[in-house]
Amino acid sequence: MNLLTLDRNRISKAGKVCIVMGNEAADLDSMASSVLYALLKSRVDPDPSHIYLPFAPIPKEDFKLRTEAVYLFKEAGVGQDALLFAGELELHPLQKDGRLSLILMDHNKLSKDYTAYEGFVEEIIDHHKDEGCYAQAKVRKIEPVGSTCTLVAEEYLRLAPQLLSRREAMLLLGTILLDTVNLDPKAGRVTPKDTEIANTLKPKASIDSNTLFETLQREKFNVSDLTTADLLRKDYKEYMAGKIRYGMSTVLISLDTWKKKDPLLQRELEAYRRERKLDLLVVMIAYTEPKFQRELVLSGESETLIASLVEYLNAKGAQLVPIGFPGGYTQGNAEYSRKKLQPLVQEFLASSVG
Ligand SMILES: [Mn+2]
Repeated sequence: MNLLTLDRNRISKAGKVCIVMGNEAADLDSMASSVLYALLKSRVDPDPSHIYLPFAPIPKEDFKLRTEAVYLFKEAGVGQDALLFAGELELHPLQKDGRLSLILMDHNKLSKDYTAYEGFVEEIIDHHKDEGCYAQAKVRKIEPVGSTCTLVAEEYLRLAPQLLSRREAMLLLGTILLDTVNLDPKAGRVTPKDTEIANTLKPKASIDSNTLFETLQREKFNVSDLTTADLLRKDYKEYMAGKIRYGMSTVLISLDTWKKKDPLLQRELEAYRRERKLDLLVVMIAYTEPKFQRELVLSGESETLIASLVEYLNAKGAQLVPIGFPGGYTQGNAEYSRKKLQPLVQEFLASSVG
């Protein structure tokens, strides 16, 4: 797979530049479907002046946070430079000289940063609910299957089955397996089309599909290559309660493991909080070895605020017990996920502002 390296010279000479755009979440499905659909289109388009560029609308440094994508792309021989990231290519000049075309992958409505280009959407390949946008799009392949890669594979097998390499088949198959929880009907994600397409891909990928699924599942949670700041921003949201700005991160390794991995953890937490000008950073820790357990780390300027927040959460049944780390607690009530904890934190902070 070598067609897709970004060649600015080719872009400036191209008659039409088709941006094959994945969604804002830039998950594996979004990125893999963009890369492979761009590849397929570039192979079947009879006009050599048309170029197809897969695009992930996230900063390039965030790619490494999608550890399952990092793993599978590497296995498939797709370099990071096969994808364009946010800020790497200006769309406006292409629009101005009439050479821009957009293909939406794994979403069917442009995210707010790109709404200026809604008149240029020519194709949509997606598995989310159809929001009925862009009537001008010539291709609208929007079906409620488990993975956009199922739809891309279907097109690939229809238009150019002989061109689908082993590694490309593996990239499609791995993504479909991860999205459908290994085609397991009990998970409620798989459709007959996903199963049919995956079964066609299996011999072409020539890899044991159970092993591939298990490896991907493991790589998704393999954070060994990530720094503390990476771990914090991997699953991070910011909120306001009156004038109080706070952030919540979910991290999937135990505090104990994390401390060993980063001896400067406390300092790094503070640096992350200061950098984002947060009054409070709430880190929710969840891990399963040996059994499911939650921990909470609170980092903030005001110790009084933290102490009264802990008191408040305990009154609501969180069962927080201090552990040997500043602001660290075991959380006895494992049912308090971010979905449940965040509204309580919000309520407390909003009332404490007055
Ligand atoms: Mn998807």
